Amino acid sequence: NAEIADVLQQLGIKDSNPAYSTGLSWGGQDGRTTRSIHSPADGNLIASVQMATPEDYDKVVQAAQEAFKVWRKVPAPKRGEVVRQIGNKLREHKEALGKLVSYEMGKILQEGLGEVQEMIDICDFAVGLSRQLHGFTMHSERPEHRMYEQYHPLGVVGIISAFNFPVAVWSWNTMLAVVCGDVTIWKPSEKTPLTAIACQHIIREALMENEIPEGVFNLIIGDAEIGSLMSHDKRIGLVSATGSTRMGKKVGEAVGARLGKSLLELGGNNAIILTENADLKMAMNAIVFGAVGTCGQRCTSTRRLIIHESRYEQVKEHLLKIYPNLPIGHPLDSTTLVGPLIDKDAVTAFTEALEKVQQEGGTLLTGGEVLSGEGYETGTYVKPAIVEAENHFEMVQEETFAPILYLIKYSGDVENAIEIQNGVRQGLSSAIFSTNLLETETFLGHWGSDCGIANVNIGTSGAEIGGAFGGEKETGGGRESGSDAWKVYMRRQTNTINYGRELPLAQGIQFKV
Ligand code: UN1
Repeated sequence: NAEIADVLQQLGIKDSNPAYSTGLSWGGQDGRTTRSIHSPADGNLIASVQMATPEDYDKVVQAAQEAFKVWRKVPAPKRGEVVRQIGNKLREHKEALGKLVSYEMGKILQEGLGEVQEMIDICDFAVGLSRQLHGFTMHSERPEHRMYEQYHPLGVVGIISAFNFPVAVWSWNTMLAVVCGDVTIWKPSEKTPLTAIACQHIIREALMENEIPEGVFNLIIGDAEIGSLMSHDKRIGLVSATGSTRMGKKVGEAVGARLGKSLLELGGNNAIILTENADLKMAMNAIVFGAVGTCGQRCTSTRRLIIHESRYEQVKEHLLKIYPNLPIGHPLDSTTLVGPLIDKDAVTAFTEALEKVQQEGGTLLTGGEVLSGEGYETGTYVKPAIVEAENHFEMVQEETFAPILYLIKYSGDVENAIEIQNGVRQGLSSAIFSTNLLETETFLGHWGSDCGIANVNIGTSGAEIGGAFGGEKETGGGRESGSDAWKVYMRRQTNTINYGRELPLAQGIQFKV
């Protein structure tokens, strides 16, 4: 395919790509195992990558530590200037990188481009932030004393990212971390290493042009073993991990055992509540995009629809008209709305979840088939499913990373719907559709949604970068991206300064030698 060949050439992807990069140098050519990366869209081999060894990992950490010594001394706005240039390079490469995201991961082109746009936006955000890493000043209880706090760079930040947002989530972490004066080591998902390599090429240009020390932005291509080394490694001040709750628990435990810092952004089980007062026309688009967009593979995907009984049949009927006509196909085809799942394991998880939920008493209303025939030869294309279910079903309590939408009926007032919505282990994103202020404010009140994200009259997915992103309970509690999420990438210091000639002690203590 000439289009893809051109994209690969533009982004510097070769047939066989090295295992790691310490910013300027690439390494790991010989004797390593390789992994072939096939597109979930058409099964074609895109390229292969070398997998890093523990020795490679060690080299990368050492390069990062060396670079930190220099980088932390660069004034924050100068660090921001480098990020500004990276943002501009991403603008130049948006089309190519968006296409590669789409082809390697399987999300539709518009979403691939949207993901690169998130990267550009977080660069802009980080540039502004580089002049705003503010701490407070406080009044001292002692005369001629001053107190203030400041934020200092933390050190080496490890970033473990997932296949579903192969580049955006990394950029939220990295761009903030580097303006904060940290250096980063990125372990992308082993399912989507090529977009990571493409990003590293883009960054490398900016590093060379600015004579930035090698090792400020590092990349390591590896499997769970490398993730585990990172989690246990005392040299990594903060590990930011995005992925399943199962993975996050392992990372959190390992980092916790050494009293390191972790930022966890794990599974969601996101619901939209449709009350009696919902504007259905508006809601439909949000529901369908939330449930089938990215083929149900966003951590913010809509998994449960909690509908007031008075609107239930109407909503169901509406959805059953839309679902059979969803354009499912190659993600680079501009008419497609639903691309493939990432791989066959994901297809198995999808079909097994549907079987299990039916055994529990759920009713499959539409979809659930694995598509075959022309254009669907990979076996990774599925028909998004809708299932009538109850919230307590085991499968409804789980996050299945696939397009399954559970319809759940509620009666009475909005508090009943909120109770259902909160009645899961995860707490990432939530939404209500209602034009009634009493209902929407109840949803947002402190006895309302227990999620990190709570939206009114928009869906659960598609959060903007300006807000803090993350969730509660088994979602892990971390916050990334906008607002004051930057603080986790820095260490905080309280300073008290005596500018008098006496030494009064705090708390009124009298002590003289
Ligand atoms: C994710 O799925 O890990 O809010 C991130 C959204 C996107 C980010 C999702 N901006 O849907």
